[in-house]
Amino acid sequence: MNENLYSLFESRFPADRARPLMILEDGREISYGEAEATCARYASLLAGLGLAPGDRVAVQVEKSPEALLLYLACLRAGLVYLPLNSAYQQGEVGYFLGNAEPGAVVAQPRSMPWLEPLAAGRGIRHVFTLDEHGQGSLVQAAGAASPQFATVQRASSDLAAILYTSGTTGRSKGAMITHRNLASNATVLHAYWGFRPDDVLVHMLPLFHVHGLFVACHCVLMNGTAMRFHAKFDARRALADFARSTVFMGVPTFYTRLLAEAGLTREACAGMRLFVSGSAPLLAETHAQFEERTGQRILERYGMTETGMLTSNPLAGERRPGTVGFPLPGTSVRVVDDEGRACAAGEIGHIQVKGDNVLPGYWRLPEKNKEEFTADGFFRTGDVGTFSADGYLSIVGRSKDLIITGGYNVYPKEVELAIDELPGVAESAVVGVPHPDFGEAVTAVVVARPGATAPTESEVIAWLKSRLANFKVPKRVFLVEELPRNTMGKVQKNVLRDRYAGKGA
Ligand code: MCA
Ligand code: AMP
Repeated sequence: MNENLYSLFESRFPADRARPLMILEDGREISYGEAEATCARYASLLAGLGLAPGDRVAVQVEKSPEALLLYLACLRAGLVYLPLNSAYQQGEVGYFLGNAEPGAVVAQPRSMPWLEPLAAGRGIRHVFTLDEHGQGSLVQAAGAASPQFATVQRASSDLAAILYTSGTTGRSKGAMITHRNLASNATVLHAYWGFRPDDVLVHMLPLFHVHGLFVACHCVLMNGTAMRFHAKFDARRALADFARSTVFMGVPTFYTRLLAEAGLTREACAGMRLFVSGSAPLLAETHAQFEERTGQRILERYGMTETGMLTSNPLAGERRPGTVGFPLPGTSVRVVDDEGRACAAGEIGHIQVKGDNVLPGYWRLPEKNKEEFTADGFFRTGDVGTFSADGYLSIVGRSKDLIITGGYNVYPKEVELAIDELPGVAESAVVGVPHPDFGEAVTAVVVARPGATAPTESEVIAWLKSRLANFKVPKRVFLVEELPRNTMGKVQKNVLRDRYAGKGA
């Protein structure tokens, strides 16, 4: 049996391949048959370049139907898909290419002036373009390639993707995701959320992270049905689509933006059967307001890049606001104290997880793997939580120094290191403070070097915009004489979070 994830999807495709997989904003439809043929062309092209199973393909493109088909093509050809946020800047991409050593790169035409020399310097021979309209040298070259491709044989332990996640040290690590990880999670979610033959999903998430690529697209592919496919989130377009769809998935910012629309009513959502939220905490207040306006109870679930989805509120049964529900079938979730002893219900501890959905380890980081897994094989999530007596998990904090802004993760260390390189800066601290739109806002506190001219807020922001993805750039920068420290000399970030609460926007 071929354990290639693509084969699992293929087994779920509708018998009538003329049925749509993607319905685009302009009404154009891409059928399952068309998707199969185009993805076969991409796979033929990549394999024809001499890329062998296990080779990495780095992809930094804007969202387009072709980007999804390229992902499927990589699976099909046994290549390891390496998606990169389109907001990443040259320095960030340079690190990923150096670390992952891909055999090919597909990127936005606007990146070529720096990407081509970067790729050449790293010995990457194949560079293609793909723009937000689905045009570029990739599509041109694939036009001449075969629309037939025999899906490459893969074992379930073979890698399907590498997703980079930043780390508390400021250094990114590549999470290795196998065909088994993805297949198990896709199978479980499709069943747990009760997908039906008439489901139509509204897709507005980016395609370079787990939520949009794996959770949303995999559910659709497992269901063999259609998604209304949008370039990005837009509250009004979402509302228009709810009238002709059944399922929506989003980060909490999507829901707060929807609540700001007068058109969000019970009638507008009457045909919808499921609203899913994840990637960041959904305020109980947002949950309540959404129910009041629409009659729909948002289903909150919890996951990580490294683990896929871990817990979910139930489809039938109580969806409890402020909780992330129960461990998904096949996933073990435990809460332990600092010594690794199981916590009783109601006690707060570290969340650790195990299951077919959990990554085998980080790319070329054997020491990290030892740190991140317990002796009995549980992965340390870095999240802190508690189980209720009736089994609902609540996430109450994080032991990792992490900010989640609009569903994107920002590790303060990475931003601090970039600020500290700025002339005139002695040191800095970056914290997340509550933000009405993004949940948390990246906020920087900067101390100038004695005798040096301190950079202004706008200088710090301009400096960071030139080197980091835009969502990592602080919304506000405060210049101070010194940082608060405890008796051990450690910066007291909780003091900063309190001091700047309400000043993050
Ligand atoms: C954009 N901006 C942001 C963010 N996005 N700032 C902070 N946080 C953000 N998330 C800034 C830009 O830098 C820009 O600032 C300004 O907002 C406008 O940019 P634009 O691109 O127009 O913003 P937008 O289209 O309104 O995007 C906001 C968004 C988007 C729709 C919330 O960020 C988004 O789609 N987020 C979803 C993220 C996601 O998919 N996460 C899942 C990760 P300036 O003008 O100053 O440059 S997977 C995961 O976490 C796990 C596995 C899980 O459980 O799902
Ligand atoms: P990422 O590394 O981007 O995959 O982000 C994973 C992290 O997002 C988790 O470790 C949690 O801290 C957070 N997260 C995901 N879903 C939720 C949720 N429903 N509630 C709270 N935090 C969440």
